[in-house]
Amino acid sequence: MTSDVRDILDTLGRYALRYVRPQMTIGLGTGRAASAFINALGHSLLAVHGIPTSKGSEDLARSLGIEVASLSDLARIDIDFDGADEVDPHLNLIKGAGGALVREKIVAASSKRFFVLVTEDKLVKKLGARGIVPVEVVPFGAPLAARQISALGLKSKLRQHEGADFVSDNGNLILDCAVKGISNPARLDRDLRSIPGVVGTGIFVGFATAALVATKSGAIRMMKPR
Ligand code: A5P
Repeated sequence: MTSDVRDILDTLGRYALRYVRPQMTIGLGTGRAASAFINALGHSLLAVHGIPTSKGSEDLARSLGIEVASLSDLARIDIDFDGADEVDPHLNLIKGAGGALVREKIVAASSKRFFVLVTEDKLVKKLGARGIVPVEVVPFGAPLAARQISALGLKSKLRQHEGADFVSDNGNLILDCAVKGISNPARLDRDLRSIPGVVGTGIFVGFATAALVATKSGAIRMMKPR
């Protein structure tokens, strides 16, 4: 990440604090934008509870003194802040480049409001523009899932990390599916989720309340679903 991008994300992270109030329960996303928010939250010293979407975000939050809770302690989240890999004009998303898609979707679904934090290069006219939909599968079911994904007309590749299969925080594998522009994201999500062994997909339809979009010049605008 260049220092310019880091500065923009830091500004975005600090900007998002205006939606946070003391004593709120906050969803803590995963990735660079979400980490910038967690950093800003930690430095704000606001007394909140954080529900992290990954072990990495949990470690970061704890290191900054943010009180971490789980969904069994606090089932309802006031507001969730997370990044995305693609955002369409309806605020449907593709997420999961960092492998945290399943917990991210659970936390987003538990939140009254879900704000997406992105730089403007993540905005797309149609989901799938960047070519990948991640799908989390239980290891035992991965061969079947790959075959059934191929029967849906998509090529998939088992995600690798440092020369080995990438393993999610849930102990599962990720199949990265090649897509070329998704005409019906809700249907593709449903079709993928109907495959035995699939735990979740990176397609988020109807979850986001708003996106805070940072431009290269450092300006931030709010985008609502069209
Ligand atoms: C993590 O699994 C992802 O969903 C991230 O939230 C997404 O990839 C965006 O990450 P960045 O903010 O690092 O681009």
